[in-house]
Amino acid sequence: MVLPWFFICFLVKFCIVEVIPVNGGVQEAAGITKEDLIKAQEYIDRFYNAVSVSRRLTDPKEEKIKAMQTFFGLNITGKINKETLQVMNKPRCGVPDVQRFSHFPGKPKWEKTSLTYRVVNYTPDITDSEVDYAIAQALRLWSEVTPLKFRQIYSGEADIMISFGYRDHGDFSPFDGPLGILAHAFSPSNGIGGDAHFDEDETWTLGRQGTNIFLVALHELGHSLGLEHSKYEQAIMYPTLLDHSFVDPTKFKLFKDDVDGIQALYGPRIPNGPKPTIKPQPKPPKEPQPKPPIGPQPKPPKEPQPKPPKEPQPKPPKEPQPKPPNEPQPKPPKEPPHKPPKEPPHKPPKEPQPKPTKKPQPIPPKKPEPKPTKKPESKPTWRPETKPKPNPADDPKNPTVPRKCDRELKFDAITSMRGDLLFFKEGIFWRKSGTKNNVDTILINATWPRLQSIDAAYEVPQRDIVYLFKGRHFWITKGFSLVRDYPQDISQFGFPVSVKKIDAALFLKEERKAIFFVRDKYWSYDHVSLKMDPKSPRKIKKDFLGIGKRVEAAFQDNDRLYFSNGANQMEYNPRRNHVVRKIPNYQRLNCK
Ligand code: 0D3
Ligand code: ZN
Ligand code: CA
Ligand code: ZN
Repeated sequence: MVLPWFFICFLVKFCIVEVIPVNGGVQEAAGITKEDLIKAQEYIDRFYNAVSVSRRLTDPKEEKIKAMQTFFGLNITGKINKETLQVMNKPRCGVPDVQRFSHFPGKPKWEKTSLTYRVVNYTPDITDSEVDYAIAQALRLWSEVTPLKFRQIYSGEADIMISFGYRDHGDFSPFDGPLGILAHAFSPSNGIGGDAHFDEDETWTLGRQGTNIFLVALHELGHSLGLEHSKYEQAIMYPTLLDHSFVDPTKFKLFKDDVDGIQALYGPRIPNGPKPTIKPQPKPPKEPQPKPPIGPQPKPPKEPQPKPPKEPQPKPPKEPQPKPPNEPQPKPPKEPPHKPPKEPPHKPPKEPQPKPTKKPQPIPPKKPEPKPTKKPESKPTWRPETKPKPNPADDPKNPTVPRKCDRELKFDAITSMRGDLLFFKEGIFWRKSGTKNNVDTILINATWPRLQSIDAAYEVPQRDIVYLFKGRHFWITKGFSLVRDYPQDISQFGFPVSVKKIDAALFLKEERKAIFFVRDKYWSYDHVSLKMDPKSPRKIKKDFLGIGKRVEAAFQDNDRLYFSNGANQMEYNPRRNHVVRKIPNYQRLNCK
């Protein structure tokens, strides 16, 4: 299938006629560096030289810039501005070249042989280590025929930043949904140069089904190193992925044209020189859990990497389309499910004294990232200020009490309550104070005697109540006092009998909607109209981009949504519809 942007590239290419000397004259706007201008000049000269300009009337450069801006639908200023530069820095895409190997105009290449790369986020389709493995194998092939060495880093800016995203993912080259364009990459340069983006709408695999990540990585990393497309169908740099014969990286051999192309830039591997840094990897991850593919002097992640999640752990940044269900409802809050709970007698809670309303829980500090990011292992800098006070349930010898600092810690449910966060697991919950940052361990049935464990929970802060769900039942609690007349049946919300339990729930405070996660779907219940949204249920994967297919626990905190599945939770920006980062669950409980 030919895609819009494919088409644009073709047109741009079509405009090239000759290359004229680069020498000043590009019209600039504020905030643009000299370097930007030189690049822009090259771009205009390269692609817009053939634009027929009325040379005598106006500055020809300005007209060329205008032509370019018109073509890309930008503001037509005739000057180089940020927007224009961004388009000029678009990634390479499937332009069929009629040459053997080819390079980018100007033959950009890395001026050093030791390069770093970082996988900024991962796809939920395969495990993180499978992604790392495929990338490492692809780099190994390029490094075996050149003097190049690669080292994976896990934070900060790498020469080659690798990420998954879909549709609009922040570089003005939106992806196109399933199939079509599979990925793209920028030619060597600083900043976004060298970066490779993979379309999260593909189904990434290590095999022949779906889209093979290794083959695409090999191609994209060829772009990242300075290769353009080749005319040979056998070449990995051919514009289209045709051959899935060699999906096993250990059997893959680069075609001569690919080798010639890369060696024309970097030369061959120096005989008896250092071995490729990226060594042939152990094995595709499967049984042996492969560690990050690094060569000789790779430096491992700062601390022992908490094992990669077993289940596909989602994350990638996503895009603008199907929004989570929330039409802003400007109305005042109303009651929850049809039978409004009566106000409970304000009797003191059983044991933990709920505190008066607190201010919202601060979200853990985040390093500003220019791009969607998944931090594989970030330590919170938020630390308990005070020691959690001892609690009967804290007894580490009690095997029935889940261990809060278990690296594989999963939650059954999470909710806010009066400014604190409650993390439920089996028979207990941990209450993390929103003000003091300490964590108490509390038995569920000591607090709500009729409850042993719960599946899901959410708070309606406007009404100071929390809904608790177990199987098809739900309760309402005000502070730690259960409201009378509960449990009731979740058919109150409009769930059909086929729904046996709620996996997770959260409440969108602004929209006043409860979102229920049930298997791979979510349901949206409007607390204003007291109705289930007619579009419910919808696929989680479709609307909450990058959080994965299932959710085990979820909550809203400070305008961010958190989705826990397995040992991690995804911090999600609902306005931009993408995952911001991944947080190991145990870190939530102030465990180091
Ligand atoms: C792409 O998406 C290339 C990536 C690519 C090309 C060849 C080998 C691996 C990766 C963008 S730089 N090409 C599209 C493609 O192959 C046209 N789509 C799937 C298909 O048509 N078979
Ligand atoms: Zn390509
Ligand atoms: Ca695609
Ligand atoms: Zn991109």
